[in-house]
Amino acid sequence: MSSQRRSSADQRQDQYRILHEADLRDYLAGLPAIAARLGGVPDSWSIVEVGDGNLNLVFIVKGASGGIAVKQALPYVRLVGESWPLPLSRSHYEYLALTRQAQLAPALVPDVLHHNEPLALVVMELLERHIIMRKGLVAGTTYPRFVDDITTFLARTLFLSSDLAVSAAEKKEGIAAFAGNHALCKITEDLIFTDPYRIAEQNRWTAPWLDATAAAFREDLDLHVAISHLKLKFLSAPEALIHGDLHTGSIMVTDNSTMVIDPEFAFYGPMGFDIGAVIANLLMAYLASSGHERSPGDRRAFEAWVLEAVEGVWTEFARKFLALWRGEAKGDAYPVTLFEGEAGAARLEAERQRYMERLFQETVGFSAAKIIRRILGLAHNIDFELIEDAKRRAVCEARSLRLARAMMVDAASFRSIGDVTKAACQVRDWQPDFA
Ligand code: SR1
Ligand code: MG
Repeated sequence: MSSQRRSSADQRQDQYRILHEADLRDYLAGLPAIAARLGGVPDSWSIVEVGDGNLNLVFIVKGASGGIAVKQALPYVRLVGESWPLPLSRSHYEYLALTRQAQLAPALVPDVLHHNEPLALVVMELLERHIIMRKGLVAGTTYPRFVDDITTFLARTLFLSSDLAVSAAEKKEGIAAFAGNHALCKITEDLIFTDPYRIAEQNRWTAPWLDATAAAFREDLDLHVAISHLKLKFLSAPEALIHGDLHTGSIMVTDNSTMVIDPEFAFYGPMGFDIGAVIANLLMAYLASSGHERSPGDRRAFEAWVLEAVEGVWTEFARKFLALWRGEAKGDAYPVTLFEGEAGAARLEAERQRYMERLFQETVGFSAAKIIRRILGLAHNIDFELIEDAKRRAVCEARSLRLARAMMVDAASFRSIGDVTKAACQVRDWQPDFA
């Protein structure tokens, strides 16, 4: 077959190679703007692979004048190995999402300095002072800017990419631009919405203490109905451009800055999935915290801050989202001509409140799904994994599963975010049978 007749995807595949240190040095030396940013001669640059995520290579490169972060997608899932292939195109979607998020929520995502689609490579500014938020939470650190920043990110990226803000044509172009990212969506569909509730080879949990709960979750039809509702929503509701993997490992923080990274799972999906992800990861930080105590009660101030943050994430998100809706509703949904006069304005405001109530219910459900997958599924998190004493870890996890089950099956009984934090507080003192 002539090269002209081969698909562009095949040709891109040919140009791909996994970059090792020497290769990467040569590649970067050939990019004048990047080389100038690093400074000095290429031989003097330090290059360290630091990726600790589940999918990709991440290099930190430092020179005499500055640093960069380089992310390269591997053609397989790093966590599992070559037996689980994964399209390199996720790097294109990550680049697209970073670019779009930078327009929608300026200063809350890292600057992209360079992108090479065939190499599945993105070069970004180095966030030198920031750390992965999850690591900070495990250490018991509080982040004063976090709630304000993450709710600005959520409200702006979700509202401004939705039908409330853009024309139907623009929205459909957006959906189309991300529609090819279905392999990453499929990971979520399997690992979050299906596997934890059935026997799946890659599931794991803290045995033997959680064996009975894992078995009960596999038999629990109320739970299966609830997770299936959420899965259908995830599959069929292109409400907005969502990050798609907004856990605390995808957020980098300092005392006075918050940056959202790693949007390779981005697509047009349900807004509650992103908001729920943030809340779920804070709830897990809260319920894992007692497992990291050095002396009884030494993390109480941190735990109080986390619960405040959970409440702040919803209330500030809702306030900012509604303010955008009242001030920047330029989309095709809710045409102004249908809501004229005082009576029209009042009905529209009532509609906004109903919309937020529906979104809150979905957020509670998605949040529960994100908790359960981290305890019974393939991909766990260090909030729990770093609790060395396995039985103590299982106690924290059992409490989280108890809370998550209630949030998923009985989402409607959580009328406000205060109901969620109250239930989290109560479950923190609950002792499972095996404790
Ligand atoms: C096989 S990938 C496992 C998980 O890592 C990513 O961060 C996503 O959360 C995904 O579900
Ligand atoms: Mg990631």
